[in-house]
Amino acid sequence: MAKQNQSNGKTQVGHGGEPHQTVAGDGVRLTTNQGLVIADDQNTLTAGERGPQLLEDHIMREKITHFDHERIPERVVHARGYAAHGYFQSYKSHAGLTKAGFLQDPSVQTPVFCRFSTVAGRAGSFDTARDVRGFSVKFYTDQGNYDLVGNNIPVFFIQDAIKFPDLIHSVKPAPDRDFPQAQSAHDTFWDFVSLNSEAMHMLMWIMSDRAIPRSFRMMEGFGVHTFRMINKKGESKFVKFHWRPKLGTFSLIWDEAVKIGGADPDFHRRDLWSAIEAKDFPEWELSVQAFSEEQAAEFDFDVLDPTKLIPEELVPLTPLGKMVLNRNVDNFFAETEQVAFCPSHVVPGIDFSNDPLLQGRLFSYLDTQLSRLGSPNFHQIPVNKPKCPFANFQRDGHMQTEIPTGRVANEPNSLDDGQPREDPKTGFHTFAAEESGQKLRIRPESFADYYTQARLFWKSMTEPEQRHIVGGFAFELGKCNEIKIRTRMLGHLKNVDKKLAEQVASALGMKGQGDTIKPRVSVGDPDPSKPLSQYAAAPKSLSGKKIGLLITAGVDDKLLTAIREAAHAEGAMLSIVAPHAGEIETSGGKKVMPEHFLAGAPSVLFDCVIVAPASADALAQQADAVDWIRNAFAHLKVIGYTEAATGLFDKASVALDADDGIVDISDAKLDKFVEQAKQYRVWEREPKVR
Ligand code: HDE
Repeated sequence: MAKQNQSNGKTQVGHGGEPHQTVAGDGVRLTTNQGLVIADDQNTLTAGERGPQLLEDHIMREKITHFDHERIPERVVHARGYAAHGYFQSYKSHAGLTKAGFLQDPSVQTPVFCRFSTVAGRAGSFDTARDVRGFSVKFYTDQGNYDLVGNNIPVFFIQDAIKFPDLIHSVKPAPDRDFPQAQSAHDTFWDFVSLNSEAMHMLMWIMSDRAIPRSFRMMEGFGVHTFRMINKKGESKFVKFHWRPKLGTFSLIWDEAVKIGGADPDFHRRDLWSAIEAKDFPEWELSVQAFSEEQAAEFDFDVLDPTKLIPEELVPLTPLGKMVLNRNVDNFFAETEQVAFCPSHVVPGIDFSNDPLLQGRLFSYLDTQLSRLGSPNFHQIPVNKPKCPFANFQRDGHMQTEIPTGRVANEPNSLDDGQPREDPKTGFHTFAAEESGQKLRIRPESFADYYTQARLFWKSMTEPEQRHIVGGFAFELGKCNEIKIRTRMLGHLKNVDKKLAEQVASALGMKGQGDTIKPRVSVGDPDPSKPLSQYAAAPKSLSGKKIGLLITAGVDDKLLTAIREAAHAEGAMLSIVAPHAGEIETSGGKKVMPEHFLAGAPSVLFDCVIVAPASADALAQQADAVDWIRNAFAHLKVIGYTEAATGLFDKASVALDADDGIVDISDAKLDKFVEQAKQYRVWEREPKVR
């Protein structure tokens, strides 16, 4: 065999020209799963050089058999997800509210594992689909694992868990044709939700910008249901959980989301992974809205109804602590795919309410892990294993990895004092809520107002946000072929808000149409609630955002340095894009290695852009470059440019004086650009371009 040098050993060329990487010195040796050292991993055992393969080849069979069984069933919902490790730290002791250990001591960092997900699409679908996002956090506390399994939208489609299979079947690809993938824009979904008025509030959120987040790092999270917190004295308060991102809540524009789906299907996971690798750790604040049963009785909605939120004007947020995600997983399958969240995993001091959706979930998640992970021992998988001691008399089952000792596997027992015993003092006690009544299959009458909070949401939106909701409904209903579904939905929208219904009807070319749907109870007209709008309270900041910089060889050094410094000062990421992948030389002869080549990085991947080529002549011939500007403009981005770039703007038909969001930075002064870019989008431009 001919030898080639390699740092990790030698590469030798085999009899048929195939490469054999062989170990050097004390290097790690390749073995079978039984520890047998493998001499040749490139060739199967055959009878003769060109003869048939031999069944005897246990090495090949072990390898292929393992491969054949690599996949496990993907999650029935929330299949596509991405996760990271981090910690939670309480701001202070919240002993007055709860006895939960992880909320007592501000010096303690509780490890967490947090997984974000889309709901409808398969594991291989794309990140930027219009969908609710899962926001699951596993707290590895000293009192056991606590899972807060929430979403990025504070309400849900349905009120009772028994309807969940129907909801999910309706949004998944139609069973006969198996499309569309990761889309709610089709007949079965809109047929189902338009026949279920309880979905109206959630539909407003799902058609809003909330369903196309810019980044997991810029996404709120909600526990959705009403939970309980219980303090040491046994006093209980109801709570609603909120996660607020430090970077603020931002979203994509629909056309951008669609284009990113093609340009970078992994947009959200790449964004989270890259930020953590760059040590730009994302952070969220955990808060609760805490309220008593007496307060709850005063609200004009039922706090057990998961299609309702509690306006912050009614119950303000109490901040509890912060979560920081600071470590990417080592292995996606072992951690992100195998993590098993269950809303039933609680710790003393946290308990459930009678929300019928929550009660159903308490059953469903444990059940699903059994088929997904294949064993009741899924809690022994490292990512699921409590970091505090745990011991009981559960035994055996598929994939038992523990070796319990002793002859006793029952309690009570008098044979082994070393075995685990109950502890009424520190153990979990269910809150002793008073319950009485007949057994009934009945929806509470207090759940019947389906439109008031949908209207609350609509009224709380800024003008651009309202425009996007109209666009969302028009797009999705436009994809429905059944006219009766469109007219039924327009009927519901009339009950939410006349103007909304008119605008959607007009966008569909169905002016004046819409069924008459009589609400079960009269629809209220609530005052707007500002925190429901993302953009009314969005921080003006470039922190965590991405600036795309398009340059060519000969780019001005002084300008490049000024841009780098400005990005750094604002905590933004700078991504250099050049016509080709290789190094380019600046005006001063310095070498710059671009992060992207132009055709691989359309401007949709960035929050704002700068076009600073040495000359635009060559670029003006490239559709990719012209589209870069055209799309940035259409997506309401702030665009910085230099004198040399102006020809490109002519080609893209974008006037340099179109609005304040197009900023001349030829003098290498970035202040004005930064000021504009901090606004995130030039909303005033939108009516002109769309
Ligand atoms: Fe889930 N949901 N869900 N869900 N859900 C699952 O559990 C279910 C609901 C949520 O990152 C499944 O492990 C029922 C509301 C998240 O691994 C399954 C009902 C909310 C995740 C399941 C709901 C959620 C799931 C699929 C109606 C927001 C991803 C795989 C009663 C508060 C967790 C799995 C992760 C996952 C059932 C409704 C959030 C099948 C029956 C409401 C974030 O058990």
